[in-house]
Amino acid sequence: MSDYQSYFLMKPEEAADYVQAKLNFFPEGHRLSGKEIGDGNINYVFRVVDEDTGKSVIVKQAGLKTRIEPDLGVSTDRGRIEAKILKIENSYAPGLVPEIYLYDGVMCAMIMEDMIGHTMMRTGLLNHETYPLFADQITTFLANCLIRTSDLVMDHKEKKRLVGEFINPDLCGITEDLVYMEPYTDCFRRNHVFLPNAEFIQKELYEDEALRLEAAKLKFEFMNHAQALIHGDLHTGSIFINQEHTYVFDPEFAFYGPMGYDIGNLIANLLFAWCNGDATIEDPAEKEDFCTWCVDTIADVVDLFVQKYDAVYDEYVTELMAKTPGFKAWYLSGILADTAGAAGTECIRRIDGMANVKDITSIEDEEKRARAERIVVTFAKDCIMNRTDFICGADYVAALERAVSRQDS
Ligand code: SR1
Ligand code: MG
Repeated sequence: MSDYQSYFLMKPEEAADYVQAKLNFFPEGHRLSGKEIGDGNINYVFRVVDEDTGKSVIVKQAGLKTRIEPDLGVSTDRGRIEAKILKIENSYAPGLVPEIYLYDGVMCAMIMEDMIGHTMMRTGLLNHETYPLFADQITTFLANCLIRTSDLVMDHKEKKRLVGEFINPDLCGITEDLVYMEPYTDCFRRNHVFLPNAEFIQKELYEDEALRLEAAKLKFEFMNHAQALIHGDLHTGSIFINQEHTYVFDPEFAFYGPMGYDIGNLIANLLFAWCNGDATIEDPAEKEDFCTWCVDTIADVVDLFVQKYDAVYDEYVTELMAKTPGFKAWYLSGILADTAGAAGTECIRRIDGMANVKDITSIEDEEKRARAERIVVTFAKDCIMNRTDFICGADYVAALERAVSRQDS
């Protein structure tokens, strides 16, 4: 058995030995099994189960290369960032992130709580499950973790120290390329364009210079606005959920960036779920239920965030200048414009970029998939080009209605 003094990529059965060697969690002599359960683009995720008691933990290990694109090397330091932010988030939003039992910088692995009884949200949404408490729980997470790690609340020196601790150049570089550059330029020739929409993508994304200018502005906002400690990749594959509870995990893209990036990412990914339901559910009543839930949840995420922003601001903000009348509303308008911008850029990159989403790619009927993609891109452009007009949930609902009616006319 290894002494884990130098890095190697574990096999599932080795993950079980690793947990036994590193953590006092399972009794000595119990039969442990390990299984790879990850389906992400980057890391390896193993579930280790004690066959005698049924207890389990998760081991997440960083590979030296990403799984989606072996040419894309990324620093294994991302595990340190992830373990650290989960601890911080647990202090601001207790119970809404998994507990980290151990982080090992040599093996670039962490051992964490198994989110038993929860399903990856994208998988649940692909089965057209709905989650009545999600909007409330995720906005509690967002409002607390974002506002309370910003200069609005934190001691300014401590905040600057954290900015340094969370410098995350490789992972931010991935986002800068995959979200903010390639979808508009295909400069590295690694975009995935669905053939029936090739002309549409060429005209609407590659040749739209006004859009490209706004995307460029958003890219530099992402790179230079160290506003709050953000998750950095808050899509529905980064959430585990059930009818009662939500867990946010996988924050390896975390850094100090614009708050709206997290909120906008979530909105875009709820729209992908809507598209899947709209394109694939045959029963009209079932389709109506699921799609209405998706639209209502998009609207609720925005409106509940605004409500909780207000409450968290009033409770925690002590900075003298931030208490100047009018400042709270001005600051919020910046977050909301960034939110719309990020919803738009996430929508676009998941359609024509390298990392697509199953909600869209699993739509088998080619015409329906092409229509879904065009709805997403039309909605996205509206969000980006008119981002200062998106100030409440109803603005997103209206944008979706406009995008749908443009396809149907
Ligand atoms: C190379 S990584 C591709 C994408 O997967 C991650 O989850 C991020 O969203 C990233 O952009
Ligand atoms: Mg991830």
